[in-house]
Amino acid sequence: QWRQQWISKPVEELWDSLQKGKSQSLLKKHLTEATYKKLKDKKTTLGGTLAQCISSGALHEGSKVGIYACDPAAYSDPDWKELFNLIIQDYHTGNAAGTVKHPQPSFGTDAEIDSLGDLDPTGQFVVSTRVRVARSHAGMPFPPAAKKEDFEKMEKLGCEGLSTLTGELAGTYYPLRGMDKATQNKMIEDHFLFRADDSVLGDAGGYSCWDTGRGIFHNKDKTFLTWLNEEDHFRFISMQKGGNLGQIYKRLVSAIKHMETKMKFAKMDGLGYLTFCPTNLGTTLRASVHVRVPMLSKDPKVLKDICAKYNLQPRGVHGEHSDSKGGIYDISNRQRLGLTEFQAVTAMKNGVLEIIKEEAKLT
Ligand code: ADP
Ligand code: CIR
Repeated sequence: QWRQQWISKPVEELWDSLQKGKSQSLLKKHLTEATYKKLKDKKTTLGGTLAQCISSGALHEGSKVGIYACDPAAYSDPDWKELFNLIIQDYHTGNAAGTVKHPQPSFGTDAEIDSLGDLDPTGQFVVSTRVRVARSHAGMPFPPAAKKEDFEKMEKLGCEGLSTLTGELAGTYYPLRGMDKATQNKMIEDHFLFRADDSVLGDAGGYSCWDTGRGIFHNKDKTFLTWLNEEDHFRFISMQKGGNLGQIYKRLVSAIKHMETKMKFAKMDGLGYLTFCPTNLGTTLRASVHVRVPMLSKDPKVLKDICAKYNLQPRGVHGEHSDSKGGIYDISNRQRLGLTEFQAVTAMKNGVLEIIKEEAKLT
């Protein structure tokens, strides 16, 4: 049934669940009855609905944010943006009345990018490094509001753009449909491919018409990859073994700059690049290492404290909501909005250098 277009539960039912449940999400906090009544029967200029935006948050009491944008217009249409802005400010600044404005994109000069260097030249701590950004097609709906034809159109546009990449970035597109399970599982195990088993994303309509338009593009060495129509229209990814952040980030920046000449991405003054989940707005950038810290991980509180101090987010080795294995953690920048791309990567670099220093002291 996943191949069908996803249809949310009726908005009244979702609203009732949200009221009756114990959710502590930003959605519950900011969706007042007045706003609910104003939006419940309206559509955005791209055709999205309130039910699509709140479905996941209403069905998952544990959601912290609880809202997804049905389409890019939800961030800009007059009646909708008020609700989204409260949640965006609250999430990104800790204050719903906050006024953080996202700067213009800035990836750093060539010299700055080179100066990022290698986080762990000895290779003792950093297993691998990955930097990703998300992009959305301007004017196209996000998964809950997209139709089969939209996914097909986005896949075609994406593949046309990706096929013009040259040199190290040149690669091949592999549609998910028709890819055998063993190949999929191997690519997931090796951290290259997305999985489709997140019920939070599923209940947001993220798997609508699955696996239409979904797939992965990658170069020969799998150091540059692009996910098509997973959570976002695009996830551009640069990754490799070891800690050479400068090289990895440089590769990603050249891919982004090339793709920007081929298509128009959804972007707004003050919010940066627009994404399905408001937590990714702004730079949309997550720079991470898989770092081996057996000593620090004996007392998870120490690691947690360093992460808090440097504004880093620890995840397990198989991504968000997975567990750490063998003392290896996924450590990344937490902040995506209100800073430049170069600042976001640098924040990860500084925090990870500190983690390595502390681990080395204990080793
Ligand atoms: P994102 O939000 O960046 O897409 P997820 O937490 O969903 O991240 O992880 C996606 C995949 O990327 C997972 O398989 C995860 O293990 C992998 N991954 C993340 N960071 C690294 C890294 N530094 N090295 C290798 N794989 C990584
Ligand atoms: C929540 O509200 O907690 C979930 N919808 C997830 C928020 C984090 N975003 C994400 O994984 N893309």
